[in-house]
Amino acid sequence: MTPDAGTEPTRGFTGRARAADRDPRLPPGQYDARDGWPVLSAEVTPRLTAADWTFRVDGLVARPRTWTWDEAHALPASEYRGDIHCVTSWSKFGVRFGGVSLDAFLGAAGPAAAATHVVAYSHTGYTAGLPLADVTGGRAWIAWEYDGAPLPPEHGGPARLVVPHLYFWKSAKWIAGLTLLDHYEPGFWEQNGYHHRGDPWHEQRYAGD
Ligand SMILES: Nc1nc2c(c(=O)[nH]1)N[C@H]1C(S)=C(S)[C@@H](COP(=O)(O)O)O[C@H]1N2
Ligand SMILES: [Mo]
Repeated sequence: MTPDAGTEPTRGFTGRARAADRDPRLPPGQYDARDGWPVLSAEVTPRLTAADWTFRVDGLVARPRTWTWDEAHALPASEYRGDIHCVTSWSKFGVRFGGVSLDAFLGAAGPAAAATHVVAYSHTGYTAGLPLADVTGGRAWIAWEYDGAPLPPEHGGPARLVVPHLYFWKSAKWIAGLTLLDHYEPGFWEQNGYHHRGDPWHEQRYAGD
């Protein structure tokens, strides 16, 4: 039996159909990681327990402060449900991170008017530089739960930063604190050529993008 010519789409039309079918949640140059959740760590996963974990906000703030695990959990619970995007081009849809909004910590610390940027730093020494505006206004979390369970150590447990509207390298695992600054300071990946902001919808992967 010869194939029915009518059932075989031509190459050009296939390409166009794929573009039209592209999931609107997928930023340019990204693919859907589906059920997987890759681990991307520059460091060895630290042996960090909830009892050892602290979170500090300092730099250009009125009241520099360190929270213990219990003190952080006394703040109002907040959840992120949505998508995440790694600069290595995987995206993951419909994730659920539970923790506390970064606004709760920053509200207590009182950012100075001069503060424009932050450096997020991990208990391992990893750092990421971000505009302050990207971690305020309900767009960033300190998260200790994933899908209702404790955040696995390899994914940053006991707690990590989650800034889901930017490429995920900004979301420092094993988060230890934020330092508020009046200027941009590049962190680990930004010192290696990555973008100061990292908006996946504008494909801000590398400095100059
Ligand atoms: N401390 C620390 N945080 C980190 C990283 C890292 O290497 N160390 N990698 C970043 C990158 S590039 C991504 S994509 C995400 C990966 O998080 P995951 O391993 O939970 O997927 O964490 C980010 N936060
Ligand atoms: Mo990443």
